[in-house]
Amino acid sequence: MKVYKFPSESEWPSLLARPVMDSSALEAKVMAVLKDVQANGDQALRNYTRQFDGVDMAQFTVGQEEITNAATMVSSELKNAIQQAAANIRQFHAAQQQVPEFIETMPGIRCWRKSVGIEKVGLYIPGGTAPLFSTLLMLGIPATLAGCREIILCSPPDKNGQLHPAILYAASVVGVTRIFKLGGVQAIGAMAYGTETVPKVYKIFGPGNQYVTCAKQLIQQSGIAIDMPAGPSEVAVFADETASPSFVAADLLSQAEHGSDSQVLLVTTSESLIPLVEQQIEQQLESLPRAEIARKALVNSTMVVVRDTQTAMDLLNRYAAEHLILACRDAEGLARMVINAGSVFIGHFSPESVGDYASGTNHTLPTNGYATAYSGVSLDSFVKKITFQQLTENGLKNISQTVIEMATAEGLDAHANAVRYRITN
Ligand code: HSO
Ligand code: ZN
Repeated sequence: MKVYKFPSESEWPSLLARPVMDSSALEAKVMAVLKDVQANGDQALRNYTRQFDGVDMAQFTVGQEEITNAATMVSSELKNAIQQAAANIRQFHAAQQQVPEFIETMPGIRCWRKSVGIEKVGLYIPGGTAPLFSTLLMLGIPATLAGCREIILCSPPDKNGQLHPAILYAASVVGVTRIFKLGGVQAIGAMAYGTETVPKVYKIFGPGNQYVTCAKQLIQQSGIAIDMPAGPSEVAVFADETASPSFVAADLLSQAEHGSDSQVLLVTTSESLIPLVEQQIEQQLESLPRAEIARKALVNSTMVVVRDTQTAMDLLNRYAAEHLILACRDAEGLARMVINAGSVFIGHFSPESVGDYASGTNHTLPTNGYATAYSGVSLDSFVKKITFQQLTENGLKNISQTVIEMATAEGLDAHANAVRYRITN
């Protein structure tokens, strides 16, 4: 990790800069796959699955028998853990449900707003080195709570044409309606345009590699919504002299092991903590199966020593981390100073991995500095909010002059007439 000591504010932008991902080179390739899926449906899906996943799929749909079988392959310990996590995630997200509030803005004028689940949503769960069934809980649970009628899951098959049993088990726990063994750009295309077997959805959620991310950005241009712009996962830790070097190192490594492009940032007011954390990182890396990935991520990562807590918080608000861990004295007080972050972990006993799996909060969060303006996935991500209004005859009379005056001033007489005709007859 690179170490910066007491950098001046003018150096912040360069030391906080994320690697720039230029997807323009991918765009033409990804677009070609999307167009092919749109034009040729299932046949294109079969071709790309053979080409990219190395497996011939006669059938993409996962049947009930496969789901039941998968459940027998998951240990009861893991099942219990998934159930516990699901219960917490459900409880946290259920509290986000809103009952419509009826507001009488003037006598006889009633307005309200109702959340309605997006009818059809698509969840994408990548395959690859780690089967992220936890992400399925994070997306599927709010989708069912929101009342989405059709919840499609796409995840790439392995070389034997199978999905990881824990993914299938998690899908049955959350209540996904249909599952397809389909990955990559072709899966995003299938959900965006619909094919003979895969239904078209209105919004697509979930992480993926740079091809999948690029595909999500492209299908947005044809009117399909996506959860949020995605970049590599990241964590920032603020630690003072009360922090434990082993806890801090473990937190940094837990994010670094996600991918070689992961970003970790340590900001500290304690210069002497740096060598201790470095030593802990080395020690812990020795026993990590994904050490190689983590090491690569650490090469692009940064440690910064600052003069005081205020400077640390200014720097961290500028960075706008996906995850922010406050491992310091008065962590609660500092949490109140956070303006930009996806999710905040307060105090020495709140590691990010608890939020990643099981405390109840959502782990699909804004990366790449998007936390300055975006929120993580929540129940809101799965609903539209429709406004309603109902006026009585008297209500219309009460507001008529206001509307007529404004419409006339805008030169829109037909607008004024829609009120006039009703109150004069
Ligand atoms: N830290 C990831 C989520 C995750 N961690 C899934 C473990 N599994 C999101 O940034
Ligand atoms: Zn994680």
